[in-house]
Amino acid sequence: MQTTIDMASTSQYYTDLEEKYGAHNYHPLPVVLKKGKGVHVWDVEGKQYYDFLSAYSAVNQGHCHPALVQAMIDQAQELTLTSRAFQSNLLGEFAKYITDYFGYDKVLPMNSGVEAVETAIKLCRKWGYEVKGIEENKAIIVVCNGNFHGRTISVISFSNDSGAKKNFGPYTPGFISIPYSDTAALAEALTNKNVAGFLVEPIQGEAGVLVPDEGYLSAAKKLCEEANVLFMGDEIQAGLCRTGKMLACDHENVRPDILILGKALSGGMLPVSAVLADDEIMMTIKPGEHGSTYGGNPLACKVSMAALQILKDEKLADNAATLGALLRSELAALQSKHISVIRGKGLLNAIIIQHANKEAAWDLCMEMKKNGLLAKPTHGDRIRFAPPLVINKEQMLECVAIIGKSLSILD
Ligand code: IF1
Repeated sequence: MQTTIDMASTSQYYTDLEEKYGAHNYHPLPVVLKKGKGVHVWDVEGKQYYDFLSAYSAVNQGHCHPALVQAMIDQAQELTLTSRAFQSNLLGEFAKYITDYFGYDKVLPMNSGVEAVETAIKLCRKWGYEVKGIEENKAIIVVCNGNFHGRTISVISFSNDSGAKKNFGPYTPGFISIPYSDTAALAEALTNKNVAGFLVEPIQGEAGVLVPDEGYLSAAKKLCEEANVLFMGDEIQAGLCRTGKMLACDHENVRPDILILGKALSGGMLPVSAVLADDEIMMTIKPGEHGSTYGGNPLACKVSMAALQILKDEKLADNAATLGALLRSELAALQSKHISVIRGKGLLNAIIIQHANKEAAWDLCMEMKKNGLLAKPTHGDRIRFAPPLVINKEQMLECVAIIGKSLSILD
C-alpha cells in the first residue's frame, strides 16, 4: 500500500487533482513540472527536460532568471500594489523606461495579453471617433483570418476558430476579417471610411507559426498610413527578441501606431502587459475611462524593467536569430520523411508532421518527452519549437539529436 507521501510525489496524483477540481479547459501533455531553470524544467519525479514551448514565449529570458527572481523578491518586500488611486515610486520610472526603450510617447500598463489587446481596441476606437472623426458607433477594426489575440468575448468575436468561439455568443460587432498576408484584401478593406485600425500579429502563432510574405508588414503599414488607419501590432508572442529582432515588426522596419506587448514583458514572473502609443492616440483616453486594479503595479513595474534589461544585456535577439537558423538547418539536415514543413523566424518555429496516423504529432511529442524535450502539438499536425532565448549551441544540437532520435517512433 502506498503512503500519502509516496502518492504526493507522483505525477498521477497531481494529474488526478487537476482533473477532479480544475475546469477541463485544457488538454495538456501529461507531465507535471515543479522546477525550472534557464532552458530546463523538471517534473515531480525529478526528470529533466528541455522546454521547447517557453510558456508560449513568456519565458524568453529562461525559467527563473536570477535577476528577475531578485527583482521579484526585493520589490515584494517593499511594496506590491497601490491600485491607481494612489501613485507609486515605480510606475513613472517604468513608464519612462519602456517608452524610451521602444520609442513611444506613452504607455498604458495592463496585466494579461488579452487585456492589452482590448485596451488597444478601445484606444483605436476612441481615436477613430475623436481624432479621425468617424460617426458614433460606426468604427471598424480590420483583423486577419487565423488570428489569435486572446479569449475575452470581444476578442473571440473576431476569431475564426470555432472551438474558441462556439456557444460564447452573442459577439461584439465592429470587426472585419480578411486573409492574412494579403495586401490586396487589406487595400480593399481600407476603402471603407469607417475603418479606424488594422490589428495584426507580425507572425501568426496559433495558426502554427505562419510567417507572412516578405514585405507584407511594410506594405500593410503604408496602406494604413494612406487610409489614415492605425496599424496595431500584436507583439505579445512574436515580440521581445523571440524572432531575432526586438520586435517582429523590426524585420520590416515597421513602427506600429499602437504596440501591444505581454508575455515575456515579465519573463514569466507575473502577468504584465502594456500598450504603447504616441500622444495623439494615447491622450484620447481620459481619467476614469479605462484601467485595471493591478495594471502598472509596483511589483510588475520593477520586474518588467528587469525583464527588458535582460533582453538587451544578454543580446537575446542575436541569439534567437543565430540559434533559430541553426535549428532550422539542423532539422532540415535530418531529412525526415515525416517532416513536411519547417518554418519560423528566430526561435519561433514550427514543423508540420506528415503521417498516415492522425495522432502522429502527439505521439512524437510523447516520445520527445520520454527523451527529455517538451513540445506541444497544435492543430493536430503542427509542433511548435520555441525554446527560451538563452539556449546555447551545444544545447540546441542536443535538442535536435533528441528530435531526430524521437522521429524514429513514426517509422
Ligand atoms: C492559451 C496560442 C500561443 C497571443 C497573441 C494575445 C494573446 C496571445 C499573439 C493573449 C496568447 C496564448 C495563450 C495560450 C495559448 C497561446 C498561444 F497557441 F493560442 F496561439 F502563444 F501561441 N496575442 N497566446 O499569442 O495573451 O491573454 O493569454 O496573456 O492557453 O490561451 P494572454
